[in-house]
Amino acid sequence: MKTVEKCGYVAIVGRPNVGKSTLLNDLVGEKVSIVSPKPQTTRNQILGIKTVDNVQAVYIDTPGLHQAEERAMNRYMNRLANSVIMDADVVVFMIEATRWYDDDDAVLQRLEHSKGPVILAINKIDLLKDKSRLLPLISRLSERFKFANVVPMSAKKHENIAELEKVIMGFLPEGPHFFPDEQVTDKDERFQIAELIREKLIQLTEQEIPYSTTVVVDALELEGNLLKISAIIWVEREGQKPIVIGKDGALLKKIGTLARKDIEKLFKKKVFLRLWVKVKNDWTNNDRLLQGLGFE
Ligand SMILES: Nc1nc2c(ncn2[C@@H]2O[C@H](COP(=O)(O)OP(=O)(O)O)[C@@H](O)[C@H]2O)c(=O)[nH]1
Ligand SMILES: [Mg+2]
Repeated sequence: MKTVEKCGYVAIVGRPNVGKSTLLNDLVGEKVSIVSPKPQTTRNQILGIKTVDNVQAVYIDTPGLHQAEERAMNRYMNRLANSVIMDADVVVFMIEATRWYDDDDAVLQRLEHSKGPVILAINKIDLLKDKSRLLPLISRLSERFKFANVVPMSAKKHENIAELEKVIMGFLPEGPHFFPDEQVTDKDERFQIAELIREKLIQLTEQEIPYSTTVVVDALELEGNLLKISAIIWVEREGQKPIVIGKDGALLKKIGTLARKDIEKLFKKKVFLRLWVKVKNDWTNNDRLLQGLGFE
C-alpha cells in the first residue's frame, strides 16, 4: 500500500528580532535565512523546505510585522506578512518568553485572518530563569486567541524544536509535495550569496547603515571548483560609502572575508569574492527601484 503524502505551507510570523530566521535555519538544517541581533534583517519572503518521509513542510520566513509604515520598504514587508498569515496551512506565532511588545500585539491581532491552526511558539526560554513564569503568560494569551497548541522552545539552543516540528507536521494537509524532497530553499545562488554578504554588513555596521544598504551579485562564474563572485553594496548616500569601506578599506575587507567563508561552507566550493560600494539615492523609499532590485 502506498503511504499518503502530506504537504503544506507553514508561516512563521512574529515581530522583528523574535527569532524566526533562527528557527527556520534550525528546522531545515542549513543557513537559508540570515540572522542578526538587529531588527529588519529579513527583507524577503524566504522558503525553507523540510521533507521527512512522506511529509513535506514548506516554511515561510517572513520579514517581521511592524507598525511603522512610512517607508515603501516597510509597507512592502507588512503586506507580505499579512498575506502569508491568510494563505498558510499552519501558522507559527512566535513570541519571546521574557518580553511583550506592542508589535507582538499587532501580530496577534492579525491572526484572526488565518485559515489554518495557529501554534504559539514561545522562543528564547533559555533566557528565562524562572520557568514557572511561562504559565501566567500562556493563560493570558490563551484568553485572547484559541491556539491549536503551545510550545515553549529555544531556536538558538535547539530546545524543543523536535517537539514543535512534530506538532506542525501533524497539522499538514494531505497532498503531493510541492518541491523535490532534497530541496531546502526556493532562492537561487545569487540571492543566497547577496544575503550572506548583507548579513555581515548588518552585523558589522551601526545605526542607519544596516537599513539603508542592499547587496546585488552582478557577476557569478564557476571555474572548476572556484566560484568567482562580484557583488555591489548599494548605499543611500555618498557619506555612507566611506563608512562601509572603513579606514584603508578594513571594514569592507572584513565583510568580504566573513562572507566568503560562509559562501564556501554553503556551496562547498572555493570562493573568490570582489565587493564594490556604490551610491543609489534613497532606494528604500522608491517603489520602482525596489522592484528593480527584486522586491516584487
Ligand atoms: N537567547 C536566544 N537568542 C535567540 C534565540 N533565537 C534567536 N535568538 C537571537 O535573536 C536575534 C534575532 O534572531 P533572528 O532569527 O534574526 O530574528 P527574526 O528577526 O525574528 O528573524 C539573533 O541575535 C538570534 O541569535 C533563542 O532561542 N535564544
Ligand atoms: Mg528574520
